[in-house]
Amino acid sequence: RKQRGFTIWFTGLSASGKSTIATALEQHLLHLGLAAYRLDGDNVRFGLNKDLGFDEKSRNENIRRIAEVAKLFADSSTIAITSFISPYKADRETARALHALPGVSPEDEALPFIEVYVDIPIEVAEARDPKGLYKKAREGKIPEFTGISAPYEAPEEPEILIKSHETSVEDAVREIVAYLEKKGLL
Ligand code: GGZ
Repeated sequence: RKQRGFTIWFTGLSASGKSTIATALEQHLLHLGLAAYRLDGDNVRFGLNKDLGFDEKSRNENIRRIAEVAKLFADSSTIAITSFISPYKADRETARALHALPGVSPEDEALPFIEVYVDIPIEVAEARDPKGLYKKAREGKIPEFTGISAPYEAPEEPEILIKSHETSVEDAVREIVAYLEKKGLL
């Protein structure tokens, strides 16, 4: 049977571990012989979205474009994995709604959209601070830093909730894979 495309949408604070889990998930899927592609800051914010910053409007546009690109990957039967803070609930809902829209031909189906909330207490993320960004944000050197001086609107009903300070990367991947199997997506 041909692989079905869908989008796995990670959301969470900076240093929550979402990119680590997304990368491990991508590796797992690739080892299964599936086509998976990860979109993250490194390959999107320095290219397609290099004109965008971190004010609210820029983040709205960042997420809008990423959602459109993820949908294209999913439409091509690839598993799109996105790893962005995506702090605004409305933006994530727009991304989801986009996947639910029928395509151009009548037989087009909605593309599954799986929201994965990588939840971590802000104190833990701030203590980790792998890039020193929280420290800079506290010092006022980075304006509008998520969790410090800009909002993070936590998902209320994500398909998958991972408390990353209590879960190993391997267990997080297992949990996501089990969900996908249960839904008949793998
Ligand atoms: C939040 C920022 C900011 C501000 C730079 N706020 O830990 P990182 O470094 O690697 O991940 C963060 C990344 C966030 O980019 P996203 O595209 O995921 O954000 S959003 O979905 O909100 O558009 C962080 C770095 O960029 N960074 N300035 N002010 N994170």
